[in-house]
Amino acid sequence: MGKNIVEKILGSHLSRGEIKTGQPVGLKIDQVYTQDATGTMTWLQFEAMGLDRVNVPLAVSYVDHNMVQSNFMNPDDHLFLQTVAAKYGAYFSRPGNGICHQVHLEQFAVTGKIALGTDSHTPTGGGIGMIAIGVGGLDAATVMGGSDFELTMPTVVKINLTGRLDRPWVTAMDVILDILGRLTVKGGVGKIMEYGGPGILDLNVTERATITNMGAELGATTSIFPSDERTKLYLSAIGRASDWSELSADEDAVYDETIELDLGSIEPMIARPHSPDNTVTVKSLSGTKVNQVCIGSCTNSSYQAMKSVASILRGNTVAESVNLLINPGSKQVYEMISREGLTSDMIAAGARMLESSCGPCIGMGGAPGSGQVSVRSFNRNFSGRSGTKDASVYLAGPVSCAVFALKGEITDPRESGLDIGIFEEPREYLINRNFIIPPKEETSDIKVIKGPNIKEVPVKEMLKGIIDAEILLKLGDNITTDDIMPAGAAVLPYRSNIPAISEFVFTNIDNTFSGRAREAINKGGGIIVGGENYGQGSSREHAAIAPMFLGIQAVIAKSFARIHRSNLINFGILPLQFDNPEDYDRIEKGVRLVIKDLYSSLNGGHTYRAENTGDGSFIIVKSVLNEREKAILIKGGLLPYTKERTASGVA
Ligand code: MIC
Ligand code: SF4
Repeated sequence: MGKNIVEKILGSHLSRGEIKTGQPVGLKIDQVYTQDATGTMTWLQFEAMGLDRVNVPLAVSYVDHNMVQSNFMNPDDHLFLQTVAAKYGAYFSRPGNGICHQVHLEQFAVTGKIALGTDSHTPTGGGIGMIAIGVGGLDAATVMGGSDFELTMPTVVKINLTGRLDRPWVTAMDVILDILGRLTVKGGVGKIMEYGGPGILDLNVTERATITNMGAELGATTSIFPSDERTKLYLSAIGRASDWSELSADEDAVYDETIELDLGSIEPMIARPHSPDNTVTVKSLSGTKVNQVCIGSCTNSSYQAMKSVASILRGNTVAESVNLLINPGSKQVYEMISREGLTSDMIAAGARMLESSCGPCIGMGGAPGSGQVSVRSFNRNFSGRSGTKDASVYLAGPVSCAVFALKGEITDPRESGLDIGIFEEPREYLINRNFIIPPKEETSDIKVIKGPNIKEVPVKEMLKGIIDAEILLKLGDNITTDDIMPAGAAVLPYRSNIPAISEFVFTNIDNTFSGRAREAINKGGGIIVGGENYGQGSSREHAAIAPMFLGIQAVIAKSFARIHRSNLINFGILPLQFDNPEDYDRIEKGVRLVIKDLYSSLNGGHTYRAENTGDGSFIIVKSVLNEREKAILIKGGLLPYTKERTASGVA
């Protein structure tokens, strides 16, 4: 039987298990990368393992999120990340070099390899034919320590592309927004999206990367494209021809599901507040007034996207009512467009040029005003993420965004009357690696420098036999990690300091939460109740560590998002599911639940009786855990589990 691309790559990296849906497989990992907002914890955890050097072929530490240096905290983190990378044998991408995913695609992604990144948009590398998966920091740290990565084998979905995009106004962003509208933010959970079909030839590597990047919004484990002539062209143009190899699915490859998509049918699309799957055509919102437009981020900052945007802005002026902010995703792209005078076109039109970093995407500056409408070529528009609670954030392609900035309102770009340039894909990119510091060979004299805001990672005690705790919060479906652990310029600087950041848990939903949780610590701790797809969005493990620090023992939900579920387990919080989803309606905030015989339920029947101490009624909850996950939970988390195994010499 023929193989699909996913089976080919995973098969060549298999260390244990068998590639069978739903089964745990062990994988040898080629590359691991971290970014600063999740990376400080990752590297502290790596340090705690007591090893001398990273034990993976390639490790890179990026700095791209916490770039607003309003006090010592962020720059101290940068220095820690630089010195820790030097000490333990990782590359360091200096602040200003760009957003990890974009830089990784340009500098390090290799067809056929497997990369893990401590950020949910790591699948950007799928554009080059690499399996690239977003994980929590502790998972990354243990892999850097030499462990294999364990993955529960997802199903593989083929997205068969036919036809051609209606260029130049319809872009790859419109393709993924269209897919999100069809499949929703939970449509990819437990799945890998493999693209194929004749339509892929219409997309270059950076366009493919836009699509795989935003596959994260589907909840997919990752997304991947084949590697073909277009991949070869990109890798040669970027000076890395030797990193190319051909990769395609066999003719008779089998998929769990196939979705057909005619690129010719795609129109300019836009996601309305407050979810990336809340999509409609741009045309249907024509005339909606816009106050802010942001172009860039890890989703849409390729050289070509920026060049198209510059061609629309050239000779025009941004509408009076609009603020236009542009953050090119990498220094390489920034330098290239600057040398060609395209930045000048943007500035002349009135764009506010930002540095190459995440910026407004994560609320690091560039927040919209009260009640304002912001349209962004980014990937997430969750409520409050922009830094302004009552802002209405929309997501659209970069060329549509440029049109809205000039018109002051949402306008179908095809009917805007504006000009747009049509360009060939570059045959040669500007190559300048001067902001990447390679690993050092001699490291004994290197001192890791930790500023006063960098605190040790808290560790939970072993699992107790009973949970007797209060439901502190009951939430609906699709709760994001931005809801659990908000980002933004005020909170992100505390990413290296769990006691301080835990004050912010759930503040956007209920600002009494952390106080109530603290009070509950001595009374058995707390439980959180959620609906479907609990913990969707980012990989930030702070959304698990901080609740753990606040005494949360379990989350009971209808279903969980993949990365967050792993993070809960890694920090010793039990992810439990309703045996009967209708029981969700039978329990309320304030109720005290007692769950006895945890060990026997965990190891035995996987169902647990959760008794309401108020009226004696009970519900049945269950755990869906493999053997390794159970062992991790019993130890109180992955760090104590790994330390014990390292001490006893088990890899
Ligand atoms: C995001 O886009 O939400 C982030 C910020 O990049 C996160 C990582 C983080 O919270 O540090 C992600 O996508 O994983
Ligand atoms: Fe940065 Fe936004 Fe991309 Fe996350 S989604 S890595 S915050 S640019």
